[in-house]
Amino acid sequence: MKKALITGITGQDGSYLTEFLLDKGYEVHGIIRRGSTYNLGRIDAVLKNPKLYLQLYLHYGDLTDSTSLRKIIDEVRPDEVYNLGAQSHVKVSFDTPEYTADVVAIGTLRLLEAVRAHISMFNREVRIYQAGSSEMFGAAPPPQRESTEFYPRSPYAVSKVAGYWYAKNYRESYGMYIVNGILFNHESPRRGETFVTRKITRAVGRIKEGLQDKLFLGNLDAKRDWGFAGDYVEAMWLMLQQESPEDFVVATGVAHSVRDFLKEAFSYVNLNWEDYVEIDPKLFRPAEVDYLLGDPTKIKEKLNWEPKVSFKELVAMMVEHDWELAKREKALKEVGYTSALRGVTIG
Ligand code: NAP
Ligand code: G4F
Repeated sequence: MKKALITGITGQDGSYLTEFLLDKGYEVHGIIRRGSTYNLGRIDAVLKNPKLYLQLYLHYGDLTDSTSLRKIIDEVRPDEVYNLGAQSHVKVSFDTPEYTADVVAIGTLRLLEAVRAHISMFNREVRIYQAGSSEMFGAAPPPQRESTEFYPRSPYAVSKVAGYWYAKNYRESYGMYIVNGILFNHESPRRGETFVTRKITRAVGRIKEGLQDKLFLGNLDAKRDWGFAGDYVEAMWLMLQQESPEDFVVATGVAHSVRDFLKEAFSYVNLNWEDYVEIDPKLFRPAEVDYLLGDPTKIKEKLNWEPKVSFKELVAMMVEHDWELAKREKALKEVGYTSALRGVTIG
C-alpha cells in the first residue's frame, strides 16, 4: 500500500485528493492545524466512513514549523507528498504579505528540506507535488503555458513563484522527484466562501430563498479559466506517476469573466444578476490579474488528462448545492433557529 502525505488536507483540493487517493488504495496522512472550532468539515464524510477512516491518519503540524514537518515525514515515511497547504487568498495576501510568504514560500522550502533530510537519512525515494498557481503568470498575456514567463501581481503570487523555483532548484540540485503543477482556478461546492465563484453561488441560493437582498463584489471584468477541483486532483496524481519529473499547466483552455459567471449562476434560478449585484470599491485589489487562460496542450498530450466538467456544469453543480444549503437555512429560520443565519460579506 502506497503512502501519501498531504499538507492542506482540510482545504478544497486536499479533501478531493484524499478521496481520490483512498479510492486508489493509498494510506493517506494529512497535516492539520489546531483550530478553535472544528475545521475538518471537508473531510468529515471520510472520517465518518468506518472503512476509509482506517486508511486515514491526521497529524498536527504547520508549514511555519519545520520541527513538526521533519517529525511527521520521518514517522510517516511517505512515498508521495502533496504540498497543498497555503494562505491561498490573493486579496488577503495584500493584508498579510509577510505571513503569506512564510507559509507559501518559506513553508515550501521547509518541506523540501525536511524531505531532503529524510531521503539522505533513509535512502528512499519520496516524490513531491508542489501546488503552483496560474497567479504566477499574473500580467503575462494569455494564453499562458509552461513556457510563459511569470509576472506575479500579489504577495501570494510572488510567494508561489518562490515556491516554484525552490522546487525546481531542489530537483536540479539534488535529483529529487519534484513536480510543479501550475493549476488555473478550480472550484467546487467545497470552495472557500470568500472566493468569487462560491461567494456568488452562496448568494444566489440565499437571494432565491429570500435570505439575502444584495451581493457586493469588486472587479467584474476579470477573466479566469475555471475548472472543477475534482478533475484537477487527478492531474496532480498523474504528474507523480511519470518516470521523470516535469512541470505541467492544468487548465480547461476556456476563460470567462466574473460577469459571465454571475449571468450563468443567477439565470440558473431565473433571476437577473443586475437586480442584485452592487460594486464595493473595497473589494478591488491593489493590483489585479485581468486575464488568465491556460493552454493545457502538454498535459493532454503527455498525461492524457482532460477536464470532464464544463463551465456550465460547474456553475450548475455549485448553484444546486448552495441553493439546497439556503433551503435548509430557511427551514431552520422558520422554526426559530437563527444562529446559522449569516451573509457572506467579506472577501
Ligand atoms: P484552500 O481551500 O484555501 O486550502 C488551504 C489549505 O492549507 C487548508 O487545509 C489550510 O488549513 C492549509 N493551511 C493554511 N495555512 C497553513 C499552514 N500554515 N500550515 C499548514 N497548512 C496550512 O486552498 P485550495 O483551493 O484547496 O488550494 C490548494 C493549493 O493549491 C493551495 O496551495 C493553493 O494556493 C493552490 N492553488 C489553488 C487553486 C484553486 O483555484 N483552488 C489554483 C492554483 C493553486 P486550514 O483548514 O487549517 O485553514
Ligand atoms: O475567486 P478569486 O478570489 O480567485 P483568484 O484571485 O483568481 O485566486 C484563486 O485562483 C488562483 C489560481 O489562479 C489560486 F492560486 C488562488 O489560491 C485562488 O484559489 O478572484 C477571482 C477574480 C479576481 O479577479 C477578483 O478581483 O474575481 C474578482 N472578484 C470580484 N469581486 C472577486 C470579488 N474576488 C473575490 N474573492 N471576492 C469578490 O468580491
